Amino acid sequence: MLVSPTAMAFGAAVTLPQSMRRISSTSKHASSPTRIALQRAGCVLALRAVYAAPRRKSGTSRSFPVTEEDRQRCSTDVQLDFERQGFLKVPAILKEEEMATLSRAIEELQSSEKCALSALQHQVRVQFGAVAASQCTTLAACRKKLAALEKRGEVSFLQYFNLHRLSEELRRIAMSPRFSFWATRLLGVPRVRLYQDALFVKRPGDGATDWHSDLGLAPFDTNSFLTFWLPLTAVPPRGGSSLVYAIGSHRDFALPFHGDLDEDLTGRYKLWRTGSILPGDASIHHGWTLHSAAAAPSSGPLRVAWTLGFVADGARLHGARGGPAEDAVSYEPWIGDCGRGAVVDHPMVPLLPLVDD
Ligand SMILES: O=C(O)CCC(=O)C(=O)O
Repeated sequence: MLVSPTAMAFGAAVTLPQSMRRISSTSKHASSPTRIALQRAGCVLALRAVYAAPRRKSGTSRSFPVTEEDRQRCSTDVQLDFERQGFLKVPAILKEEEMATLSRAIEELQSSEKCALSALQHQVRVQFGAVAASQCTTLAACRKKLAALEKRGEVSFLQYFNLHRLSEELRRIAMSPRFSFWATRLLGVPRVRLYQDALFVKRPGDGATDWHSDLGLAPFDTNSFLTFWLPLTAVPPRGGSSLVYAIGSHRDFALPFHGDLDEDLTGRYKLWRTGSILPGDASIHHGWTLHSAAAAPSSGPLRVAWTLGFVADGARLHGARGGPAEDAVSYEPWIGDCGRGAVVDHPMVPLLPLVDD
C-alpha cells in the first residue's frame, strides 16, 4: 500500500517540532549562536547492532529494477499528490534483500575511520567554519571541538556525504532504474542526475533538524529537484524523529517573493508528520518543500537515514550566492569545471538510466 499525502495529510493537526522561525532554507542544523554568528559574518559510530532493526519481507531482487508494482503505484494520482503536497511516503519501495544489500554497503563504509573523520570534520565546518575544520585532523580533536555544542543539543546529526563516490555498490543502488523511475515520474522530467547522497546519523540527545528546503542549499537554477529519505533504522510511531513537512510549501512562491528571511512562519502551513517509518520505506520530498525533524530523545536509539538528491537533467548552475555552504562538499569538487549559468553535464553529477514508460 502506498500512503499518499492526501490520504493522511489533513487528518490531525500536529505540533511544531520547533519554531518555524529561522526558516531561511539555508541550514538544517539546530541553531547555534556560534554558527549564526559565522553566517552573519559572511564514522565514529558503530552501527552494526542498529541495523538489526526490523525489515520488510518479500522479493529477492538485488538489481533494483523497475517492477510492475512500481508502475502501478506511481500512478497519475500519486504524481499529482506529490505535485500538490510536495512530499510522498512510499512503503516498501525497497525489498528485503535490496535493503540488506544497501545496509551492508553503508555499514562497511560508515564504520571506517576515514568516513567517521570526514563526518565529524564536516560538522566542525558547519559549526565553526572551514579554518577550524582544517585544524581538526583527528577524531579526538573533532569530538573535543564539538563537545560543548553537543551537550547543549546544538548538533542535529552527523552527516556522511557522498558515500556513492567511495562505493561501487552504493553508486549502483543510487543510480538504479528504481530510483530513476520514481524521480523522473514525480518530477515530470525525462531524466535525472544524481547530485548527492548523505547519511544522516541522529544520535540520542542530538537537536532538532531545523526547517529548511534542500534546493536552498544546492547550486542549481531549477525547480526540478527531489530527495529520497530512506531510513536504515525503524522510526517508532511516537517519539521518533522522522521528517515533518510543511504541506504545499514548495509551491509557496509568495514566501521568497514577499517574505523576510527571518520571518516566523508558524501557522502559515499545515504540517504532515511522517510518523513511523521502516527500513525499506521511503519518504520523498520536493526540493523546495520545507521540512524538519524533532530532536532525538537522549534515552532513545540512533536514527539513521540515507538520502539521495536528484536534479533534472538539463538544470543550469545558478550564480554565486551568499549564505552558509552546508552542502558545499557535494559541489565543490566539480563546480569549478562548469561555468556560471552552464547546463550541468559533469561526471560527478552522473546521469541516471533512461526508464521507458
Ligand atoms: O534526517 C534529517 O533529520 C534531515 C534530513 C534532511 O534534511 C533531508 O533529507 O533533506
